[in-house]
Amino acid sequence: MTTARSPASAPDRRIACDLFCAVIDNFGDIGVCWRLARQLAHEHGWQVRLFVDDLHAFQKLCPALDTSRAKQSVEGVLVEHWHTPTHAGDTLQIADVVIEAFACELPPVYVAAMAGRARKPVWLNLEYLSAEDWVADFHLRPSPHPRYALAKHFFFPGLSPGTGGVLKERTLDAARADFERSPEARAAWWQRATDGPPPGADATVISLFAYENPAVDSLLAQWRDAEKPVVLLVPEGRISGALARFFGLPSFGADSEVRQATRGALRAHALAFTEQCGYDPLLWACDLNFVRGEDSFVRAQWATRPFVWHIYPQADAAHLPKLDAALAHYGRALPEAPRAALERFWHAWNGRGALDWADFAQHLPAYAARASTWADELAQVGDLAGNLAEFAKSQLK
Ligand code: TRH
Repeated sequence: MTTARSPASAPDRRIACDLFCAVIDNFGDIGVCWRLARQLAHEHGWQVRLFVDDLHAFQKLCPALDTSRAKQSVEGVLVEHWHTPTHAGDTLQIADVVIEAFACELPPVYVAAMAGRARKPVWLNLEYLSAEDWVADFHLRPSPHPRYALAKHFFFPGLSPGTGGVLKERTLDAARADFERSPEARAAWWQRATDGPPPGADATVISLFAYENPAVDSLLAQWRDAEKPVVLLVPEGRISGALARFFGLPSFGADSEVRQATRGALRAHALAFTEQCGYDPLLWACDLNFVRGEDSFVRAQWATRPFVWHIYPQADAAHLPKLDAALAHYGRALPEAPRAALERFWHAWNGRGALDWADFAQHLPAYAARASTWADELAQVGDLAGNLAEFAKSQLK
């Protein structure tokens, strides 16, 4: 018997791709690039070379990476330390597809070599995700180079048709379904993460991944005084100090002496920051996820659970229209009362208004139902890596 493979899933073996990533801060830049690089290599059969300027940030997501090596192969991706802005690889080889992530500047010598290549590469600038309406108008627009006969296309991730969509691995839904239907997998996850069994069904289980946030003290106090037990899972990071203060501890991280603390109805666990593929099961283990930035925001949507977004703050509050644009998409199918409560809560978590947990929590069943329909809607936009590969191939013809 032969196995038929549809053209859509046939790997494009000969496509070489260089992906350049400058880490601005935190983990989102490399988080998105690492996920995209693996998907292009594993799902599309591309030969991917990933240039990254900060191997230490990368290693947090990928512990197999050796930060002392200039060049190494990890999970089928060739990783090069982009050690100076002018560094353009051990050998100057121009790929078929060149992706500069988040407007990082390509080495000038590399751009000159792109222009000199007989067959011009497909040059893409992968932008940050925004749910705003204008994104669809700008997605895939070309921008001619001022000096060379080269055009760069802007590739815009987004949440609506006509945009580049967001990253989603082909195996993701099946992995989540396996986790959800296996009590053993769930129990093993809780044992590894918290040294204990899963909590009872009466508890609301919440993950908390966020930037420093003045609203967190009030939220912790409301969880402490809540009617139902709250079990909080906190990956070590920028919010951990607030937890330590709340519980009167010197620290609240994976290596702290105390990794579990209780006050009133609230029980919190300090978790280690896991490698990137370990983050999804944390989302699946929870009833509600607090996420931030870009990549965790996307993963929360594929987890099909209610979530609260701490958007990456920008100067002049430029992030607030982006927050509202995401709310408009996600909230549009909700009845008015839960929709308004969602907006109030997301706004308050992002510095506008006072947080009211009870007001939000009463609608959790409505948000859980919406989370599933929203994931279906989002899937219609198509996976970003697939959309990108399709566009690149159309240009390479
Ligand atoms: O870390 P972030 O805040 O990243 C960014 C950057 O700040 C970037 O400059 C900014 O422009 C962008 O946000 C919008 O949040 P994000 O995007 O969610 O990235 C976090 C990554 O960390 C994501 O890939 C998931 C991963 N992660 C783990 O691998 N293990 C963990 O334990 C946790 C909690 C997260």
